[in-house]
Amino acid sequence: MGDFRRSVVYQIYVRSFFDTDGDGVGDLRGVTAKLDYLHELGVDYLWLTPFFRSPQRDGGYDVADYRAIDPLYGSMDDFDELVAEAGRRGIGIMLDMVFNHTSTDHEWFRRALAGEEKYRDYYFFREGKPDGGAPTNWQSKFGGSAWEYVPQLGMYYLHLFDRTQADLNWENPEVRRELCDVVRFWMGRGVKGFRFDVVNLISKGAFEDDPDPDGDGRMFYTDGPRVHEFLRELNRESFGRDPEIVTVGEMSSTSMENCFLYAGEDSGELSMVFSFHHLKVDFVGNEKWVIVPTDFARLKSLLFGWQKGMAEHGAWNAVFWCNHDQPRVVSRFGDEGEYWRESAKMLAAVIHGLRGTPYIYQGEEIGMTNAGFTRLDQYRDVESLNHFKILRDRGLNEESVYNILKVHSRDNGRTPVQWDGGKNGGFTAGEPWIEVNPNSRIINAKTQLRDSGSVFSFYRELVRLRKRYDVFAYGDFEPLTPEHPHVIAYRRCWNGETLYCINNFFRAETVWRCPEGERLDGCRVLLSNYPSVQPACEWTLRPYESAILLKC
Ligand code: TEU
Repeated sequence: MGDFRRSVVYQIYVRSFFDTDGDGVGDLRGVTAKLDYLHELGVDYLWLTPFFRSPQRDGGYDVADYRAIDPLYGSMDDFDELVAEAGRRGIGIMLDMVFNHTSTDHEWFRRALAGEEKYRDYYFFREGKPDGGAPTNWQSKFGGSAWEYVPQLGMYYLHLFDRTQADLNWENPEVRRELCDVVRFWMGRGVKGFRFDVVNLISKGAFEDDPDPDGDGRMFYTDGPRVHEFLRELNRESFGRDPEIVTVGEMSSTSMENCFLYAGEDSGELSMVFSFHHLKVDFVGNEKWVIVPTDFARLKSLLFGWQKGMAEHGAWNAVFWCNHDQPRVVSRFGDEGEYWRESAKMLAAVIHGLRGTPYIYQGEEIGMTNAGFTRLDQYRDVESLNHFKILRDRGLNEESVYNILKVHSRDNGRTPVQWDGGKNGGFTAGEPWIEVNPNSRIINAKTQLRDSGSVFSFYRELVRLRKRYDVFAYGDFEPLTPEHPHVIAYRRCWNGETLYCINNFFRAETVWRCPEGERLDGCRVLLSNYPSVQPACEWTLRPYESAILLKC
């Protein structure tokens, strides 16, 4: 803990982490039970996805009470114990604040529906168009209209996500006060950080039709007119009162210019941001329900562009490949087969060498792969289930839809953590809420912990290196060979330390020539994914070969 630039955050999707009571769902005690494992990995913070009272329509991102723990995950005592036990190991707990919307089961929404004026103004209730249609043509991110009609009120309410996730009206100062109180409540229980869900969508702007025929309305509410003002207020009135608190905002379709403010050193908003542009390189525009090859040139230019831009403005990135909304990176950009191990390590090195705070998503550190589901009844995610129907309605045949879900479904990242090679991968003694990947017999934490060549050992080493060499935290960022068709290479410098991170992103061998003026001789190999590495100015990199070099 401490300086977030030196820290590594580990994300826990509690539902799928470790189940201690045999109900097939991971729980808070499950997190406590695995603290020694996390300590061994060396991470500083645990970001826990929402475990608050919720009908679980969207895996807990539909919160019905921000101050209560859903019995599915345990009790407040379990939570207090987790905070204390993590603290004893120097690990801080970060909570996930879903403040753009609440569940329609939340008391505020229920009272709004019951006709209480005060609470109606907590949300966006609007009259329909003269023809009775929705107030605007905005689309929900989970498919369909972003407006739901409430017959008893004769009005629509806004939901940018599922129709059970009603958007909160941040224009209302009462709402903002309530949310600050929630943050302070958890600070009082020893929490050390917060992740704010889709926090760049909180200021809605004008309710007008999107003029773009392919538009979904995001131009009106993404990085909206008052978002910076709202964030500064939240900072001032809650977490900013404790300088130790670390914050990260999840930014949906944001712009870099806005991130200079969200995560600027002195802008009084957040410590850092997640942006997702580099994870849309296998989409067509914003459309993810397609199968297209990864645009490597674009991936690299986005990563490099954000690294340079944020560094120049003294703003801070969260750097990551994986979370509970993304497919597994080794399946996505690496290799599930022969080079599974090499590619998982290479992908890790690319991220951990960058300027920013690295996030490891549960199971990434053991190279977990996509779910491999082939039937609809294996899926659980509301977005995937909605899109199954939407894509079928668009005329795609079943097989094509299954192929798309197999690549892009959020459930790919939500199968249970594979702890050992036994039943259910050691996740639960009961019936898991979502199927465990059958490759848990081969890919699991238990075997990797005792293998110095494992993916786990590689991640542990990356975390250690960050603590040992300041260049990881404080170094500048300089792209190398940006035009190379197969290699991601960059250099970082700080206080007499020079770090090179050189990675073959592909399965085929490739030749990499060191740019003029760079000298690799005299460099030490800090870490690599092949047993013997020979840095050279004309270097033939083996499949997925990766090396981190240091000169000091
Ligand atoms: O996600 C926000 C978000 O926009 C996505 O990553 C979304 O899942 C993706 O665009 C769908 O294609 C956050 C949470 O991480 C996600 O789990 C929630 O479902 C969502 O907000 C709503 O709270």
